[in-house]
Amino acid sequence: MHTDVNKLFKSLWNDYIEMTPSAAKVHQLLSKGETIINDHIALRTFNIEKVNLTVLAAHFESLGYVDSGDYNFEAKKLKAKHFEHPDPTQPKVFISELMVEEFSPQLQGIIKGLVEQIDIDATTADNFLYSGRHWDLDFTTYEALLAESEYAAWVAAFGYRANHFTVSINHLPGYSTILDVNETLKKGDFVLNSAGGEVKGSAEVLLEQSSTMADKIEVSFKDVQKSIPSCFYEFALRYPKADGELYTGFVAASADKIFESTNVS
Ligand code: OOG
Ligand code: NI
Repeated sequence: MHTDVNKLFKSLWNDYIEMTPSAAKVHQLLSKGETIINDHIALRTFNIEKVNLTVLAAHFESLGYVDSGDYNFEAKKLKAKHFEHPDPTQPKVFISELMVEEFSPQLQGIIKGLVEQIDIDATTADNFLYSGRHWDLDFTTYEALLAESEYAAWVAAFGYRANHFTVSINHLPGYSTILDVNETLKKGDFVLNSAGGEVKGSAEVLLEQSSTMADKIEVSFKDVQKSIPSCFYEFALRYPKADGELYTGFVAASADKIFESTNVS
């Protein structure tokens, strides 16, 4: 486990921009050289004990992160939690897990076979959260997973790493609305996720979010190389609660659509 939260996020970021070539460009376009504050990052896993949400969360809890909210995505068969650090300038962390037992025996068998290949010690190692795939995977198996769960296929192909980083629009110089951010992105030829509309959420639910569609990168499968959706970039604007403090939670109806940023478009 890491002992330094900044080092952990630096390592997660370095891996993320390798998976997401557009992210460095988006970062450059929006920041104009200024520092960008991340609202949150997100990680994905399977609910199998060896690698479940709790195992990933332990890496953040050892750095002072606290369990701060539960979410359920019935149709996608996912559960999630978010974690906050006592220092509010540190990114929040959104971790989801796939309810593997709710899928077909075939999918369950494939996922168990992948997880069995992980060395148990790797799951507590410093680098686990940016260690990628720990198993062999052929393209037909990827496609079989994709037919049942886009999420299962994504985790199988990419393993353990940040699925996305999220720019905090509240801390972004020169922008006061999410529409301005979206306009800048579209003018820069970045493709936004339009599932449920380009802006997810509203001032009423205290959170507005948008995201790019995931980049496509070449992934080496056991048998072939294929170009498939990797990771995306998200943008979040938070509104104050009645007590004047910014809302720090997530909105399940919006998150449900953000997950679709890794769909094949
Ligand atoms: C997480 C989707 C949810 C948010 O900000 O609501 C999310 C994922 O795609 O893994 O990140
Ligand atoms: Ni997110």
